Amino acid sequence: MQETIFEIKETQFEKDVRKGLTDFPKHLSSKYFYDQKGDAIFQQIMHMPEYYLTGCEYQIFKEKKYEIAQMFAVGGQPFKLIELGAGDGKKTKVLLQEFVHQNLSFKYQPIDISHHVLEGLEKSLLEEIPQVNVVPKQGTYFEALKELSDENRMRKIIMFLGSNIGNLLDHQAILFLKDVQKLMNTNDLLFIGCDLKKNPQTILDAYNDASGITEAFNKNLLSRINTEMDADFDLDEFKHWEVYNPETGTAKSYLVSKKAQKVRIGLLDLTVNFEPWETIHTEISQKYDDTSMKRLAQESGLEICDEFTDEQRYFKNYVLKTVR
Ligand code: AVI
Repeated sequence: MQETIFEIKETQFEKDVRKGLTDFPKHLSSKYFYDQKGDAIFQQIMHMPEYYLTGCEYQIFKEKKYEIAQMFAVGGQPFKLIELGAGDGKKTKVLLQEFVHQNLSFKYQPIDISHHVLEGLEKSLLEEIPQVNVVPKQGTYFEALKELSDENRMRKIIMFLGSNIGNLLDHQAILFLKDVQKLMNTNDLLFIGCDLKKNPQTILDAYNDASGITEAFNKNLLSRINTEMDADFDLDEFKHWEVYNPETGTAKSYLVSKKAQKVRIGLLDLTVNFEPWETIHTEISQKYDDTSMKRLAQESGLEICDEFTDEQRYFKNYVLKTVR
């Protein structure tokens, strides 16, 4: 009699957890921070006094909205504003309001992995700026970008805000920018928000707040594994630890095991051993300067054609076009 073997397919999250916790040194990807609870904690982070990034980019939009709008609609051309990872759209609404005020012809296409986020954004736009033609698209950046390649008719402005690019490793950032570049025509623009190198203490404080919100954000990854993979991480036995290297501009988050411990992950049939003070690397938040940004652009077939910064010069929105 032939035996039937049922192969149980692991999700990408499960595969990544298995790989990350059996590698040395251990690591987990920050892309898994963002379940419903993670989204809510990130909202809190954006309101923390130490987390200056959101406020700085908001200030840039408030102060430079006229110039930004003129640049997007150069010569009064219609354009499509595509926002990757739109979130609650609070900053973008400042620009949308200005486009309406200047009577520009545009469509707004927010792209986000979460249906929930897109629905909320569409609803709030209908209430606050009903004149905006919103065409939301649900999916990962890469899925959505692939689909966008068919739509080459209207001038595209692709927006990637909040220094989200900084959560990618250098080679991933280049791959991502290359993918975007392939979709860009000569007149299209990429508008990208980047956190800049600054006093290392300011950066460290932004990821190491006294109220413990960032710690909860980091540990949410372990609580997700507990809930979704039947695991028994004791969150109190891990410490949130942040380092910032001013030479490379890289901020890194870790979870550090306070003692020797074993964690059982039922769904993966896996027991993970931790030595005392062993680390799990969870996030990178890269900080840039003009030289590092120029290099990233060059390596991806792009060039910087304009930039906007805030009063303190903490944050920059770079405008890139394709080199052809
Ligand atoms: C979403 N991303 C740009 C944030 C950052 O600054 O790296 C995520 C974050 N992690 C801790 N605090 C905020």
